[in-house]
Amino acid sequence: MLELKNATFNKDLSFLSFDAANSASSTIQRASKKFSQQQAELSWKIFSDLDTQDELEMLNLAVFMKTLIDTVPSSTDHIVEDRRGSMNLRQIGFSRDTIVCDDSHTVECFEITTEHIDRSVASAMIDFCRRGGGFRIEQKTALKIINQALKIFKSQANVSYVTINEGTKLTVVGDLHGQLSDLIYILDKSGLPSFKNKYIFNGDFVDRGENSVEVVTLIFALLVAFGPDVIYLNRGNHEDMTICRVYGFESEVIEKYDRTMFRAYCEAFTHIPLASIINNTIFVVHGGLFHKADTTIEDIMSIERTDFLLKPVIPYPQNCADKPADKKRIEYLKQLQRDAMWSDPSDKPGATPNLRGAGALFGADVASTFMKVNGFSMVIRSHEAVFTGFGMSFASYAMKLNPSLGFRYKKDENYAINVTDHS
Ligand SMILES: [Mn+2]
Repeated sequence: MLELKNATFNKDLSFLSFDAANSASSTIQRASKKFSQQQAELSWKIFSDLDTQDELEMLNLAVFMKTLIDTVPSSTDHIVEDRRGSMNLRQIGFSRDTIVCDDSHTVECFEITTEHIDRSVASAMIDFCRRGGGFRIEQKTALKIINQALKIFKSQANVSYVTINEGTKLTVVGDLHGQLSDLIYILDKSGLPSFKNKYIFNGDFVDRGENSVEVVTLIFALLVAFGPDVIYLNRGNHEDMTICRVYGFESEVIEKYDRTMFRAYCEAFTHIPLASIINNTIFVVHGGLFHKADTTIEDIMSIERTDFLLKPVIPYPQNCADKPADKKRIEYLKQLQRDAMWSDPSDKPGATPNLRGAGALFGADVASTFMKVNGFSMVIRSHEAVFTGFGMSFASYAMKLNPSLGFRYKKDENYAINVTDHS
């Protein structure tokens, strides 16, 4: 406005008016853009807050349903996981068959007919999944992939050590939540996995989206095909039977396969590792850090991760004030796992109750202590949608601890951060 006013007093009106108007127009555009950006960020914050509230309500519902199911066993609860993955698999190679499913719709299915799942099978599976809707991974194939992935998970520690050397790329992928097209996009963009092109899938593969079955089965297949030194998985809070029951994965699996398959996926989920450490420098976890700021990697390593409980009636340490030391230790370790899968960062210092109903809200001081105690310079976590794809919390603390990180981080759409060693 000021520039327009000045322009009217100038002799060369036409020229300056143009400039002034142009400048004013730019100012208005900039202001408008800034306003739109602020509006978008505000809308995003409202969305995130609603999402947190939704998670709390869903968590309470999930805990209620779990209590109900535990108290009143259903006729299907005696079914133990079906190990049909090792049954008669015909032919050699992989094939695409057209089958008629129960609902009488013709659906093209992807089938693996060899016992060994290698990179050519994984590539064919990626190509098959690229087509979008109207397809299915054949049930026996999915079960075979689950069983082979489960075998790998059972051999893994709670925390995986990832090494990247010069020329190695590592892509950290956040919550996919059943969005198959995003997974395909990331694989296309970052390239087929290899020892020079590693991936960490940082939890929340399932729920919300329509293709949770395909997303999680493809990620499991990548792990089997390329191995646990190339593909790393960390467990998210949605890789849990109780949560999957209320957020959609259970109904998707039952619609596409059956209840036994749901149990097979959930059994595999309970064995997924909890965190990764890149070059002894960067800690990667789905949720975040811990009620106890000076938690050590040794503590995380000693969690019995398959004993995970969604939510204690009263959080540790109040729930075991008068219990013997070994019981206190068990409760403490269970809380560590809940924190790893559920926590969020906060502007408030210290560790406070999380509005989601599980995990902690941890402040910059907690992050600083944790990194100092364990010798890390950064923590990468997922679990929250970030407006700009990825965000830096408490960045100054990370930089203070190690001003020359030796790594570069590149934004790549909404889900992935590429980490490349430039040291
Ligand atoms: Mn999550």
